[in-house]
Amino acid sequence: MQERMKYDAIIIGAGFAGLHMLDRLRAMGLSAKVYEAAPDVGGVWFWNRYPGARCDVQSLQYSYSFSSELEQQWEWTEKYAAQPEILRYIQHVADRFDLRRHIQFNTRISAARFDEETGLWDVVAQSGESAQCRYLVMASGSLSVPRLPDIPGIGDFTGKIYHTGAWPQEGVDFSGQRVGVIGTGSSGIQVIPQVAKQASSLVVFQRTANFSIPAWNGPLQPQTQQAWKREYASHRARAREVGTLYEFSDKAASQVSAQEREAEYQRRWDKGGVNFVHAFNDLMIDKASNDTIADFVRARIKEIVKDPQVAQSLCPTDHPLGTKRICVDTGYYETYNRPNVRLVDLKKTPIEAVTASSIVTSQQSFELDALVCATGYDALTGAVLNIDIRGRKGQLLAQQWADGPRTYLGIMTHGFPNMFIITGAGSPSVLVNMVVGIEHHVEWICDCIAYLRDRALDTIEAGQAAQDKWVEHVNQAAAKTLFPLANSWFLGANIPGKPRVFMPYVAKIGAYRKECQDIADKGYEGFQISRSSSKHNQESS
Ligand code: NA7
Repeated sequence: MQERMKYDAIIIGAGFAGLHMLDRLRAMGLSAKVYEAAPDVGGVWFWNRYPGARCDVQSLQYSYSFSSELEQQWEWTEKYAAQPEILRYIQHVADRFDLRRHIQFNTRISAARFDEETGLWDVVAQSGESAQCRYLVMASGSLSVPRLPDIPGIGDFTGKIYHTGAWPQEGVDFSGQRVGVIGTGSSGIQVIPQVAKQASSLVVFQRTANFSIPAWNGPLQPQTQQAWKREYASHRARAREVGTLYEFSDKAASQVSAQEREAEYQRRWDKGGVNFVHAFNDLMIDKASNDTIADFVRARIKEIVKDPQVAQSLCPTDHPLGTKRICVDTGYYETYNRPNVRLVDLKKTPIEAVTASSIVTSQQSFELDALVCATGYDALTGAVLNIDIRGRKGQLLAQQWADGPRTYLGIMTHGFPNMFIITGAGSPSVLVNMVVGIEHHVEWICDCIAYLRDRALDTIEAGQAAQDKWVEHVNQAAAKTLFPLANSWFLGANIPGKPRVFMPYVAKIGAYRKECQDIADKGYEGFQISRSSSKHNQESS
């Protein structure tokens, strides 16, 4: 029988997180193996190949900071990079740092079991292949499990069905086709203008209108890129505190005149991007202030969209601006002025069924050749819980998290020793620039592993009491904001039956980074650390 491979660390996922984790662990002299379900590196940037897919963080900021040669030498072509360019960048990183030889592609991990006797994890792939490791790192992504809508009859549709998060590698040509798009989140808002240009007709099925801000994307001017690169060190230092370098305001919308507010919203609208939502410092905590910025956007929608009824349907009214992830677009609202585009407001005329060739609403039937589902993800916990993970005493992670994810710092969970989660629930994760969040977690995990190795300690896990306190702390942080007012995927509200818990930690990454560092400095306060050989078990207090 073939001997099972044994590694110091196994990393699940070869996106931004997995690649960086691999590089750092290898630099520490650890043996590490990455398992990746896709045939290549990239994570979400491998799968999200739909036309219009691009990052809403500027290219110069949505990139690794760990190598100054890399950041100086890589040339971005656009202010906001499109998916092919980001994927090329990730592939370049894999090649440049010679990472591929430690990655096994086309391998989906289905189970991981902690063996209390050996203190090791047994990791099993769908193929049945298995390996052992001391440290298990979940780099499996926060938005990596696509969700198709469960509409009656959808399985009967004989045309093609695409999900934006699992787009065919060979691309799709919609020329001459009657296309339907379900979903108007960030992905829908990006794909709709592109499909509209190709398809003979496009019907957008909108359940909830979202706020979208123009990107004003364009080529990145060489002078702009050079100037930024000259200051990279200070920009990166600032990013470690704030995530993305927006213009954060120290004024409250409630304390300035209506004219000043309007002028500031207009100035930021004209600059474009997520920077818009940072116009005042009370927008995410004061509903009346938020109404002022939401009104501004609704007025812009009504200016852009010629048909007043369509404009009205496109105006979000059910959630404060920013409490669902703000969208950034290129010509989204303008698309509804095209003669081949039709908006169906599902709040007025809900979908009743899908047939072999159409979507049927309460009012009309729409014949379609293809259906694009931009219907989102089982966010934050989906990829972790898709794996049958069993910790101490065989306990199943899915059961432990039945009422919502429970972590300490968003990195570890009680009962699952040596299992680290990168940008997990309970950390700022999707609320900050993902690459900045990833780099922080990778550094913290490496420091933690070095601490254990230096002291010949074998396992670390979240202590129950510290974890309970952290979960409470994360809930309280969210409760002070307007975030819980939206039925968003931050809360798991897009998945029927998923517990409603606000999963990301609403804190500036700098403040969170300090909390993590303080805990490490106090000998990993709140964690249980043990040396299995001597059966020594200490709980740091
Ligand atoms: P999102 O933001 O979860 O958006 C999904 C969209 O799909 C949203 O408009 C949903 O409406 C809609 N949806 C989902 N299920 C249905 C059904 N059954 N019927 C009609 N409409 C439906 O996913 P995205 O991919 O756009 O963006 C995810 C993140 O990826 C994004 O924030 C970036 O960070 C990157 P709902 O609002 O639930 O009524």
